[in-house]
Amino acid sequence: MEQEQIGNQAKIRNFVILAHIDHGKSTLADRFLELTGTVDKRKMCSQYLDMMDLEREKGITIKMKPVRMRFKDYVLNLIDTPGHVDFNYEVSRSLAVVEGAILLVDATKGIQAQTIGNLELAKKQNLVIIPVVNKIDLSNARIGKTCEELAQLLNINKAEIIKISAKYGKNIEQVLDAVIKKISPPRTILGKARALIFDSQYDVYKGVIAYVRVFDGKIKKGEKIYLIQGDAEGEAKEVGIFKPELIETQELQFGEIGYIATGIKEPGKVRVGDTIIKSKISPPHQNLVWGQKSKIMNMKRLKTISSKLKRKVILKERNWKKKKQGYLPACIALILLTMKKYQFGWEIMW
Ligand SMILES: Nc1nc2c(ncn2[C@@H]2O[C@H](COP(=O)(O)OP(=O)(O)OP(=O)(O)O)[C@@H](O)[C@H]2O)c(=O)[nH]1
Ligand SMILES: [Mg+2]
Repeated sequence: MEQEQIGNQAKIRNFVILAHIDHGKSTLADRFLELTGTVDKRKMCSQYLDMMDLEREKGITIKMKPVRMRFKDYVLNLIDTPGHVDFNYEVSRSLAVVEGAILLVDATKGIQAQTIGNLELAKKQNLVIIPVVNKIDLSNARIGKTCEELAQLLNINKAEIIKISAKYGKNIEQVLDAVIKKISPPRTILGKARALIFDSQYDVYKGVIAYVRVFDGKIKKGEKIYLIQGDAEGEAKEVGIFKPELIETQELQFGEIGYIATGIKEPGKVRVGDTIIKSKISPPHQNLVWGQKSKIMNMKRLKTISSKLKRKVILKERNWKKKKQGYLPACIALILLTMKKYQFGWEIMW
C-alpha cells in the first residue's frame, strides 16, 4: 500500500492534455512519465498510457487515462485524452475534474478542428490553458506561423507559447514548470466528503471501481459510502491512486484524483457524473453538478431563496385580497356619487 499522504493541497495540480488527433498528447505524456520517474525505464514504451490492445494496434488513444506523478515536491494528476472527435465524451468528462489544460498543437499541421473544439470545452469549464507547440524537430514544422495562429486564437503574447519536441524530449520541463506556476491548486467548498465519478471499471471481487475526483472532505478505506443518483449504498473497500496502474492508499483527500472500489456489484448503480458522499442524509444538498465544478450549486441556499420567494408571493396575495375587500365598497360609493352628481337614474333608484 502506498504511504503517500498529501496534507498540503496547495501542492496539487490537476490537468489534462488536449489536442487534435495525432498532435502528440500521449508522446508528451510519455516524456512526463520519464521525467518524473513515474514509470520504470525498463517498462517504458511509446504511448505508454495507451494500454488497450485496440489503442496499441491502431496507434490512437480511445480512453482517457489518469496518472499521478511527483515533480519538484508537487503532486501532478495528469489525464491524457483522445484527440479523435468520436471520443469527445471522454474529453468532456476529464475536463470536469481538473483545473487546467495543456493545449498542444502540431507545428506541421497548425490549428485543426479538435484544437478549437476542445479549447471551447475547456473554456466552458474555466480551465487555465497552457499553450504548447509540438514537433518542432520536424523539417516541415511551421513554428512561427503556428505560434502566431495560436497566440491569435488565445489572445495572448507569442512569447507565452512553449515550443517542444515531445518525441525527443526538448523543453518538457518548461511545460511542467508552467503547469505548477499557472494552474491553480484545488479548493474545497464544503467540509463534508464529496467525490465526482468521471469513469469506472468492473472488478469481480471489489465491485465497480469508480474513478473519482474528491472535491470536499476525505474518503477512507472501509468507510460507508452513498451514491446520490444511483441511490445505492456501498463501502469503500479500497481507495487509491493511478500510477497509472491502481495503487492502494489509506484515503483520498479533497483535490485528489483516484479510485474507490465501491463493493457495488450492479454497474448500473455507479454512474459517471454521480456524486459519492458518506451518508444518505439530505442528498440533494450535496450533489455535485456535472460539468460545473466551478459553480457547484449550493442547494441549501437555493432552497432558502425559493422559500423566501414563496413567502413574498403569499404576502403579496394576502395584501391583494385585503385591498380587494376595500376596493369594492369604494368603487360602489364612487359610482353612486357620480350618478347623484349627474342626476343619472337617480329618480329610478329612489
Ligand atoms: N517528429 C515528431 N513526432 C512526434 C512528436 N510528438 C509525437 N510524434 C509522433 O506523432 C504521432 C502521434 O503521436 P501520439 O502521441 O500518439 O498523438 P496523440 O495526440 O496522443 O494521438 P491521439 O491520442 O490518437 O489523438 C506518433 O507517431 C508520434 O511518434 C514530436 O515531437 N516529433
Ligand atoms: Mg494519444
